[in-house]
Amino acid sequence: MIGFMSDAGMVRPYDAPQLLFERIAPAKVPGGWRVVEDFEAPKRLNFTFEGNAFVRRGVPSIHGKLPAIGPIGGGRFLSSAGGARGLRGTGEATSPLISLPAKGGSMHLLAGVTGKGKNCVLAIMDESGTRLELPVPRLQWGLAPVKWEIEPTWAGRHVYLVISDADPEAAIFVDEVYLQSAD
Ligand SMILES: [Ca+2]
Repeated sequence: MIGFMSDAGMVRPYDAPQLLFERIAPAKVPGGWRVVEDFEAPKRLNFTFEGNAFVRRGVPSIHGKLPAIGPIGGGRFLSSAGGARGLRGTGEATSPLISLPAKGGSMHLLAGVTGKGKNCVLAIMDESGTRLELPVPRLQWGLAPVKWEIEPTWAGRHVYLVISDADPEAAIFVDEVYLQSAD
């Protein structure tokens, strides 16, 4: 089971978070979509890491002394508050090269930024270092779907997904990175 916060109140207005529980189940991947990374494997991720924000593997919804984070897909996700420093940690996680569909399509993922700072960034980066920043929902300890329509200039290219936290008062979360081909 995992838990995440709800503002629900029953008998009287409730001003503290309550826990909702859901059974952990594998995320449902739509037919024809390719899973790039779901962060479920308990072993070290095949990412490049810098700094102290990320532990080297996916973390569960409840970790450290932080509030429960969710909803996520399955039981683990990538958190820049996953290290011992929590929100104060900073660093960067870079995926292995990802082959984008030759005919275009879209990338789907769950992402969220929590906290006061503005220096948490999710970006696509090509092999020459050119970055395209993706908008990330600002949610308190939450994630929401993000969709990137792959423009023709990016179709068929090899790119990195870069998850960057340069902010000691914020954190970025990512999970369930999928690719949908246009063909
Ligand atoms: Ca996951």
